[in-house]
Amino acid sequence: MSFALARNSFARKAAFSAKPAAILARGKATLPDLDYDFGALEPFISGQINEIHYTKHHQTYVNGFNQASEKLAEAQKEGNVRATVELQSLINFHGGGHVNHSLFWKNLAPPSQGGGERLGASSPLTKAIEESFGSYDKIITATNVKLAGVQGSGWAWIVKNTQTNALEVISKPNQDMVGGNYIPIVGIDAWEHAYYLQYQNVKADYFKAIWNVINWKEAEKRFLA
Ligand code: MN3
Repeated sequence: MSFALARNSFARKAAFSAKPAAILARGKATLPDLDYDFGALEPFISGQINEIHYTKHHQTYVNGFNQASEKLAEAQKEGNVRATVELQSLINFHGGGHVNHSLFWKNLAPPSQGGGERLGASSPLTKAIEESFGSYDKIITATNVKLAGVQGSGWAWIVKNTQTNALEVISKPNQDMVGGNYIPIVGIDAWEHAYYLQYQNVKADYFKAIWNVINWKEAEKRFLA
């Protein structure tokens, strides 16, 4: 009896501590390289917004994730369940912010590098958009409706439903990541920091403008992956 209990608690402890080791083994999160200059998305997104968004906001998610990951490893070593649970939500927030923004930068391109350029009729993504929504204009409108409906901070996403292979448009609060049966195809940041310096309270203009710099080729890579 006591042997079974001891073995059981050992097994639990081993499973519990395996997680932070895996996180640390992957090393620290870092900001991804950008494929364009901060000012290259003008006039649709100002260089000032991109610079602050990347060097301040995204950097904060990276730092927050790394710090919380280190603390989590300590808390689990100490067997501190309360600290572990609290740190997990910090990791979800900052880690989600890092993942979402890394996708967001890839998702954008200056018009000179294909930004805003819709793919041809034979492209698999174009076909999926037409099957699921009818046209590019309609999926853009549907996404803008979702963006307008984000209360507080969050994102709207064009996603692929892996059960049906159809495209859908969803929104997620805060920095929650797309998951489950959904693969993110295009993500649009609806946090105020993504537009306020340029668009102030008229966020609908930001939602319209950003499609001029959406990288549909990159979106198609994710759709086919
Ligand atoms: Mn953001």
